[in-house]
Amino acid sequence: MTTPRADAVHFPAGVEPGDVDLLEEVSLPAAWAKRWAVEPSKPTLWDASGGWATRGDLGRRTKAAAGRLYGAGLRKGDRVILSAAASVDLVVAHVAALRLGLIVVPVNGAYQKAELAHIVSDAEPRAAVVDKPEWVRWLAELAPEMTVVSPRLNLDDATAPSLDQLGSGDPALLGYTSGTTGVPKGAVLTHGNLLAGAESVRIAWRWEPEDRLVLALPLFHMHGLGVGLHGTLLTGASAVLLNEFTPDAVLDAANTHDATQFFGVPTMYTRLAQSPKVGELSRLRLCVAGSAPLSADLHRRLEDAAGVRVLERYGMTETIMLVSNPHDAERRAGTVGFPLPGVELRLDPDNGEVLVRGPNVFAGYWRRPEATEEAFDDEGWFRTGDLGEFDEAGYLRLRGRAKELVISGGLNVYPREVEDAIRTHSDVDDVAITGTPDEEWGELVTAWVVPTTEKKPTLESLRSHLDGVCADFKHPRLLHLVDELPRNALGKVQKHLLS
Ligand code: MLC
Ligand code: AMP
Repeated sequence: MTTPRADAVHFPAGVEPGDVDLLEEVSLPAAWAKRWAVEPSKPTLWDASGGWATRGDLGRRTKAAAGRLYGAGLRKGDRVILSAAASVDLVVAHVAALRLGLIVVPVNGAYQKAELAHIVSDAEPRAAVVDKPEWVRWLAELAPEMTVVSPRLNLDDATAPSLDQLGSGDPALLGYTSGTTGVPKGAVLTHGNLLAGAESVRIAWRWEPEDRLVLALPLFHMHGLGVGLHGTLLTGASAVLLNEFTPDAVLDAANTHDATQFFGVPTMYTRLAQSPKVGELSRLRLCVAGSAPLSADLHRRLEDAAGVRVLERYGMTETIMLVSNPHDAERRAGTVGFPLPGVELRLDPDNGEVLVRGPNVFAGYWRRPEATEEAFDDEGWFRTGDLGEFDEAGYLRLRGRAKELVISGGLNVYPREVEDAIRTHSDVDDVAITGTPDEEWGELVTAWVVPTTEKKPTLESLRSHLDGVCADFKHPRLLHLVDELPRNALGKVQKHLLS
């Protein structure tokens, strides 16, 4: 007898995992174009400014938008930055870029000029779709030759000679992340990676064309983009786009639009649990949490208050979705579940680091062969930098990280970047950044500072020192002044001793 695959729990009864080819449709643009050719009047994406866009609208509008991008001189393999509030226009621009074979570079709109400058010099984008006036100014200074447009793509009309001609191995997206160490690097995700990433959760979460997602996550990270948006369009389902999160906005949208699903980071669930209307979550058939740990306590509180058993899953920019609690079996609080369809997972016997392989795993870091080589072992397993263990029923529990990372409200903060910026403050002699556990934010960015002998810095002065240098969410929320930082014999700060 052969051992069942670890991902078998995610397949519907009667489906043999070995018979499923996640890459059958080759690329997302090809699969989407097929969906849009049938039932063109089906409402697909809603936003506050334009109401519902149908499948037919998306087919037409993305074709026209791809033509405009082509007319502006953009060709297969060119990079295009996308950074704007969630809207149907932004989705049209994103899909058009993918249909044309451009490589989309999603960027967090909270980034400051220095953070954007790094991405511009590293990715060398030829165009940017942005909605913030200061970004238009910064980009003109950073790369005067770049085509910079709003999500409405105010360019001349033109026709692209061909669309959706992509192989699974063609690059589709550069997701900037610091990985386990160092400066932000672009994880190259191929069309096959994006397809496998969306197809695996479509199967596992029993996503159906009748489903309707309330999507209040930004479209510049994997959670909102690679899971929420791509999964909706691949399934032929629909989504309500909200460009900011409040419990009322989510619950009202669920009500008004008869939604069936909500995906969010734990901070969103903490705020929902505090809302007097939390019981209304029970109208949804599926609530998914991820991007940071969902506490077992919050999981239980949501069940008590709304009868909802939140389904927690685990993912990464480099791998899209990796592991998920099962849809049809127990969703176990405090665990992330089992490898998703197509994902192979094992733990490094030395330290318990989670190692993965699969069609969802990225092709490597953009123009950084050494970082790529370090990220994979000899047999092609990708080192996630997360530490895990299996419980007695085989559920994966994440018990920490081998990489230095603070996750605040589902957003990653790399201590090294903030430390380097704070070290240039005149009252700071030395600094270490850690995360302090917090019920609402998961972790609070915390600075441990050795002041200079002359003056002691305040939290406000550290934060204003970072203004314009790094995004607000990376600024410390707590400050501890200390006489020295605990260092080991090699001079490395022993962060576990800071608490
Ligand atoms: C906003 N602020 C944050 C913050 N978000 N500070 C720390 N951490 C954050 N995540 C700042 C604001 O700039 C503001 O600063 C202050 O906090 C108060 O803002 P708020 O109004 O309370 O916050 P809000 O706008 O409601 O944002 C909270 C949030 C948002 C949780 C809705 O952070 C969010 O959308 N998070 C989701 C991020 C995400 O998509 N992650 C997925 C990554 S993909 P000031 O100074 O003005 O007071 C990934 C892979 C995977 O990880 O597995 O999914
Ligand atoms: P990013 O690099 O932004 O894609 O963030 C990915 C990281 O988020 C992972 O490596 C994990 O450390 C963390 N993460 C994502 N989902 C979860 C989860 N459900 N529980 C704990 N950590 C998570």
